[in-house]
Amino acid sequence: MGTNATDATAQAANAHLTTPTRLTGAEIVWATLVGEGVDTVFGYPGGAILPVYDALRKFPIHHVLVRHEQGASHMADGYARASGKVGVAIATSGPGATNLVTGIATAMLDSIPMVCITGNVSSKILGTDAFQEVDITGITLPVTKHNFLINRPEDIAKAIRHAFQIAQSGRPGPVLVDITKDAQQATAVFDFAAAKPRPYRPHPMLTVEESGLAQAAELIRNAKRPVILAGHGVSESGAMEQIRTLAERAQIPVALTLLGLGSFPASHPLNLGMMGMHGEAWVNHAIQEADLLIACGMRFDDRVTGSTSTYALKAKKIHIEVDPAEIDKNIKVDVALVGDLRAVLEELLPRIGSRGQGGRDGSAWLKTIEASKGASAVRDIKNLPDSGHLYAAHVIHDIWRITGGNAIVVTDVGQHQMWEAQYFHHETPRSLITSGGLGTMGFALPAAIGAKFACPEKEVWVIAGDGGFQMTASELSTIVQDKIKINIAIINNGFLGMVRQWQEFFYDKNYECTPLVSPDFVKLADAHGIAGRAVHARSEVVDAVAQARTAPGTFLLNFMVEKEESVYPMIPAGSALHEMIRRPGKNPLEERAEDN
Ligand SMILES: Cc1cc2nc3c(=O)[nH]c(=O)nc-3n(C[C@H](O)[C@H](O)[C@H](O)COP(=O)(O)OP(=O)(O)OC[C@H]3O[C@@H](n4cnc5c(N)ncnc54)[C@H](O)[C@@H]3O)c2cc1C
Ligand SMILES: Cc1ncc(C[n+]2csc(CCOP(=O)(O)OP(=O)(O)O)c2C)c(N)n1
Ligand SMILES: [Mg+2]
Repeated sequence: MGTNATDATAQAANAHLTTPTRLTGAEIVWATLVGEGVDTVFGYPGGAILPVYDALRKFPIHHVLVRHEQGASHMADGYARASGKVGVAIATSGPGATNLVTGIATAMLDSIPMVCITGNVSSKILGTDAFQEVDITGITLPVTKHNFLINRPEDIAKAIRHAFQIAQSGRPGPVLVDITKDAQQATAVFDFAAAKPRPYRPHPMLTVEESGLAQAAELIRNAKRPVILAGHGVSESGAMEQIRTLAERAQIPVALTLLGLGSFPASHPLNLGMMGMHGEAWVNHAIQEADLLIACGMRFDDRVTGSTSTYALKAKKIHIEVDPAEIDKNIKVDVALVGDLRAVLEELLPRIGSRGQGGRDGSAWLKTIEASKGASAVRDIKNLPDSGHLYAAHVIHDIWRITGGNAIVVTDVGQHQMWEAQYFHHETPRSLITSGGLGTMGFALPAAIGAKFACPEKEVWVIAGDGGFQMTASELSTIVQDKIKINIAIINNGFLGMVRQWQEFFYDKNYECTPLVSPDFVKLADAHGIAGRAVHARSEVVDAVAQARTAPGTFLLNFMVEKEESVYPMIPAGSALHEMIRRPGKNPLEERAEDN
């Protein structure tokens, strides 16, 4: 919080919103954020943003002091993913601003609404290679939805309000507002209402034509082997109910992307599971055999399609998508319905009858898929005998069972991320927070801090690898300073595991630069004032997870798992979706982390 903020300052800040007042540019920054409903920001001060920090005490906003600006952008991102609101990160010029970039790119690739505010040198010396001057609008141009360079106090409120609108509308994304130091120091009349941007005008292509809806309904009615591909756009548009209605009414199974997990309940009988590179074998086979794919808020990422020249060749394709640029980008489709997913589905659903009312009978196709799953489909591994080995899959599955699935899980990037996707069954949207598109190691710990600020009442778990955790472990201090409670599970395999797996499969087991020395993570936590415990055996997992959950503060568990375990199935990059590498020596349909 503006540490000295009181009720009186909150009242004063609110008064600014209704009565135009002369303020400094720095005050306008905070006043506008208050007006946009912001109560928490993540940042790190420095010379070029110091006027803004100086003014913070007058505003009812909680500022979380991070340990590295990358942490600020991941926290803002985690906050946005958990809450659906815009996350805000703040940094100074030069290195402060460049440190934000990885987090901005992470948000860009996954369409996350975020506003970053940076200070820059005074406008008179812009372009002179002044101390800590970088062209951050130039640097972030390709990884922001939009950015602004502001050098007059009277433009600040407009730019920030516009940034919020851009970040949230259409396809969400990050926006950066760079403000020169002299603009922060000078004054202008702050008129919040007058700074309101023109109403958002959707792209002209965002009109769903009657003919497209009729064509889509016709394809759905006549399909024998349809599959819904549900992506991140489902939760971004809040279309969970509509997807469920479509699936149930037309008896169509639902496959999910990594970022779609949770937007259709894992326990629903029509839920097939995750598609793609590490998706379930039966899901990928169903997609390859399908005669109709209904892609809903997903962008046919290469991790999802494998080789595009062999992707779902037997299927007609319907693509419902808010961004016209995604249509026919990776996969050519037969019907494109460009618009907000929920709105489009609401128009489409009345045209889809249920079985017996002109609708389709999906039972034969569902039976075929069910048969292809085999007995191992459930990935319920709790009854497998304990061989003395500790597998990541067991750890993650136990965290799922013990939390009843009612936690927000924030993963890092690597093998543990894929095991989480396979063994933690997500029932609700926004319960899995993970970097999909950029695949940013170091994401989990800061993003989890952001998620906890967004949902303080929720249980939050970090699941991170020993490699990625070390990239942003300095944020342990942020946890302590802000007194928050999360649970941290490090899946410690002594390797940059996902890269080791690629070396095992494709580089003759040449484990070049992937064995990894780590600190004693429990001691590291202790040095920060955080309790922890190392776990070596499967028999300890349940007790350790319970201990972490009931501990009053943040608790770190260091799970010493099998070192050379691999994620199966796996589609080698560029191969066809059905050309999966399967767990060796086992029934090809058994994808369990079975003890040896
Ligand atoms: C190590 C690793 C392995 C991976 N393996 C897999 C894997 O096996 N399987 C897998 O699925 N992924 C995998 N991924 C993730 C993958 O790289 C992509 O991030 C993911 O597939 C993208 O999912 P998406 O298309 O649903 O989401 P996004 O990339 O976020 O795309 C969402 C789409 O929805 C649209 N949209 C947004 N809002 C709306 C709205 N309101 N209405 C309509 N449309 C909207 C957007 O414009 C966008 O096109 C992996 C990632 C890593 C790091
Ligand atoms: C910032 C960054 N650098 C490099 C990579 C490439 N990469 C992907 S997974 C991975 C290994 C991750 O190791 P670890 O964090 O221990 O997780 P594990 O795979 O062992 O579960 C690497 C290096 C990346 N995704 N992000
Ligand atoms: Mg590792």
